[in-house]
Amino acid sequence: MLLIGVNRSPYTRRVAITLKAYDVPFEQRDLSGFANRAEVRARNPLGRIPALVLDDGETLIDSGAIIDHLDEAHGRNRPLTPASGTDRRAVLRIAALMMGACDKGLQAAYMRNHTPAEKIHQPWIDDCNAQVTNALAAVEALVDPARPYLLLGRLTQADITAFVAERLARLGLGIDTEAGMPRLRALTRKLAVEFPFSSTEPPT
Ligand SMILES: N[C@@H](CCC(=O)N[C@@H](CS)C(=O)NCC(=O)O)C(=O)O
Repeated sequence: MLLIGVNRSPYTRRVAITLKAYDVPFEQRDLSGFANRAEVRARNPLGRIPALVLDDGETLIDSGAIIDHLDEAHGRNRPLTPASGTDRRAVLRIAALMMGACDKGLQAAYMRNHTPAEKIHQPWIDDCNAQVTNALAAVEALVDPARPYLLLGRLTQADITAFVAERLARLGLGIDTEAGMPRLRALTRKLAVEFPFSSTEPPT
């Protein structure tokens, strides 16, 4: 199995963490959608990371679709996203908030990094960052410091997506999560030392 993408991408990291959590062996090619345009577009016509090349050559794209496959193939009776019911909806709600926060965070970053200086529209960046902050605050309200994980008393895709979104907000967007979301930050600090997270930390 070959994972295409760099782990500084929250979407790629989410897949890498999931593969490690399921103990699935894989190789990784550290390609970026911008620095390695041609190679990424050869794997995914949309030109985005991550892509996951399965052992039979089939290539999956989009972190949500990739994770759906990993849950089906490797989740057995305890998938990181529960198969049905209220538990599934609760995990998917947090995953949607956190992946949406990453989408908004990247929109702000793309405006800053891929737009001529005179065309940068700061109100748009501010609005994106406010949406990221609101989404993180909603998850902050769900963190119970007495529990090791967000939901179900075990690691789920809610924790994984909260981890990658909080990291993007703190390191990529300069949002002060220590001050603004201290319980969420404590959770991500604890997750960071668990193997699926520590073994996928990108170089700084
Ligand atoms: N919804 C997609 C988003 C993937 C995405 O936006 N990846 C970024 C890197 S963080 C990318 O490849 N951007 C390049 C581009 O959009 O051209 C997913 O969940 O995989």
